[in-house]
Amino acid sequence: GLVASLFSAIPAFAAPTVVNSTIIVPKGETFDGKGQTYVANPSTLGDGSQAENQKPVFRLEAGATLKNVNIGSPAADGVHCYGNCTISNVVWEDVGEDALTLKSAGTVNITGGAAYKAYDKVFQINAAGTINIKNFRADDIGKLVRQNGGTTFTVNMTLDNSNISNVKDSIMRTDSSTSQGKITNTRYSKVPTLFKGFASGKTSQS
Ligand code: ADA
Ligand code: CA
Ligand code: CA
Ligand code: CA
Repeated sequence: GLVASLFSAIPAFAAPTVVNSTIIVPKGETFDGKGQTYVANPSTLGDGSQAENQKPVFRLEAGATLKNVNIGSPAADGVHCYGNCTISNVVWEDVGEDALTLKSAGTVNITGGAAYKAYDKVFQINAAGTINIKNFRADDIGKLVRQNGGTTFTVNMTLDNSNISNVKDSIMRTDSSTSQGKITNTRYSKVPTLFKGFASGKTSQS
């Protein structure tokens, strides 16, 4: 009838999925969220405040891929990568404590997607490796990439073809004299500093 045909003409609105315990993406596997929104249960994972030791919404084992996922609020401690991981079209609508952490050595490739409302850090790097970010949007953040404060391992950071706005601190920050940062083909608005803490000759921008 009329009502049924009106409803069928409107795309289905899926309510956010409340994640009560961390979703684990096993080694080498892909989790495709197909655009669904996931939020943390604040009493089991964390409320997305600046309190440390919140749990991630997603945990990616080495070689795992996360794609087409919206992470809503609260986002707790976002995504943890244990080794290489691929992040494709993942949107953090309101970053929690931080958006993604590299927990053990590896390469993180982030393509597409966005991160909004990060009080402090978006990408937190706690192990040696590489983070490549391309076709990304970030707005209203503290820092885009932060190597864990005081650490001296080497991190290679790249940012390409992205749009970054309303940054409080910097785009890339390290305390390691061997880490490198490279930014290409990226637009900025209200970004006070591109690079902080890098040794001379370790950054480039074009
Ligand atoms: C802070 C804290 C680190 C670590 C990090 C994170 O930088 O000092 O020990 O917890 O946050 O991974 O969120
Ligand atoms: Ca933190
Ligand atoms: Ca936030
Ligand atoms: Ca964190």
